[in-house]
Amino acid sequence: MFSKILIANRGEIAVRIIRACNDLHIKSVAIYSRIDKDSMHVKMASESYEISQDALKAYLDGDAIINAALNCGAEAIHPGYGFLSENADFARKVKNAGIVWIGPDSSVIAKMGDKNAARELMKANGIPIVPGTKPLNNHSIEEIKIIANKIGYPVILKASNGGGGRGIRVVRNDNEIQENFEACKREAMAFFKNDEVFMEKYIENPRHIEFQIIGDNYGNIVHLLERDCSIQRRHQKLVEIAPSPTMNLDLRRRMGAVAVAAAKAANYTNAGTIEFLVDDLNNFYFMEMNTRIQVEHGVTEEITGFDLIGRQIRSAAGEILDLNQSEVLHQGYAIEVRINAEDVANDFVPNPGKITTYYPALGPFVRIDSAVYKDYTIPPNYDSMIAKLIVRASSYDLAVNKLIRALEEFTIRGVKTTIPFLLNIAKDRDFRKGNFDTSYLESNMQRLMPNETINKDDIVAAIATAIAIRAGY
Ligand code: MV4
Repeated sequence: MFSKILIANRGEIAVRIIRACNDLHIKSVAIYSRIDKDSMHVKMASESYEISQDALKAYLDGDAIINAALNCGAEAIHPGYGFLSENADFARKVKNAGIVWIGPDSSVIAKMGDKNAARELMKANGIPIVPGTKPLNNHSIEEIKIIANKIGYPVILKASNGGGGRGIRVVRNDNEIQENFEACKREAMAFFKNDEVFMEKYIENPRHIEFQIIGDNYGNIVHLLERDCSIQRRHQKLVEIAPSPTMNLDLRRRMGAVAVAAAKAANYTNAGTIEFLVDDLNNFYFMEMNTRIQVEHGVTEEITGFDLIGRQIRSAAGEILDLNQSEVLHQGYAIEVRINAEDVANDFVPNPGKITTYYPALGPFVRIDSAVYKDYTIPPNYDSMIAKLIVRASSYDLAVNKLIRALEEFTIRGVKTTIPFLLNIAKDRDFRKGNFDTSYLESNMQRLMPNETINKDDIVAAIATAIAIRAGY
């Protein structure tokens, strides 16, 4: 086992990894930018090193991070999520420096990062994929129209190296092909420095169901059930649920077997996620594979009782997976909501600043993964997520009750947060019935928007009118 691990990340995930290190009696090393000097991960780690004055470079300068690890004698690097976590070049450099990468091999990261290569690999291994094509860049517009008609509209164009909802375009008829193909290529080049674009049949309003997998370095892989991550806004997840409230045992058995087969086809090691699109008839298709620990791993931990970060570390250290699929048990339902410092009424723009009041929800079966505290100032340079609230209960219905209770208890003042919006989701009838897919938020935005943030001026005007009427004017 390692004696010291460097954490190439910040915020709540850095704190989560430090806790896993402490649980395993491993020393933790934090890295940070100047603006993060008072952050929780810096205070909690066994050692901390400023990598850069620059807010982002500190977590993106791979060479400086590797040097810090070598200088302090860390034997492994945990990348968390975001930043360098899916950067195959960085993973390879870490390994070449004689440091263990806590994640799958750089060759696997590179292959799964190429959505088209991942599709082809899955297809060759009998994994169900959405009907579609290889990259279309060598085809004329007329040829592309013929292909689209053969697949059948609507179709979706995707950048081979895409991610985060960038470089995708839905096309509904021949007239929209040329404009969208060219726009998709331009966006792919701008964001991913590669203009390869391929086509798939567009699945309307699918559910996003992903399977957590964990493997060792010797080919043993199990899945840890699924999460429903359909509740997203502009490709940002807001709510994640494990297991899926719409799953049945037969579908889980089949999708789980496919998820494990997909991971084996990729020579996967360590923790990862297989994402599926599921249509209204429960047909499911491989979408992509995430080669990192994900934000939403906590709901899987809560229903299985497995410490996923701890298992990542143990796997990377060479331990044999001590589990068969039949030994993966689970209990109840867990729901996570992402609490972001955002102004919901103002198109969810980030709302950084000083937290003046902070009373986290507590009580049984309530977990908060966070790196903020009273009087902490949220810097404007990073993601707006400030806490993950995770609740669990024996049924989905009771988990929704607990979510409402915990969100009503959670008090943050000084910055605007998504808590009131999340509370409206938690109280929504369709949410409680499990009646949602990836179109849920966009379709129901009006209804879910918190009243108090609609428009203060309108409320003031309404009260003024009421007073005026009562006064007899
Ligand atoms: C799709 C799809 C429907 N059909 N592919 C969105 C981001 C990228 N990861 C893939 N995405 C989608 N691919 C086919 N063939 C619908 C989406 C999609 C989506 C997927 C998961 C969660 C939310 C989504 C929101 C819009 C579109």
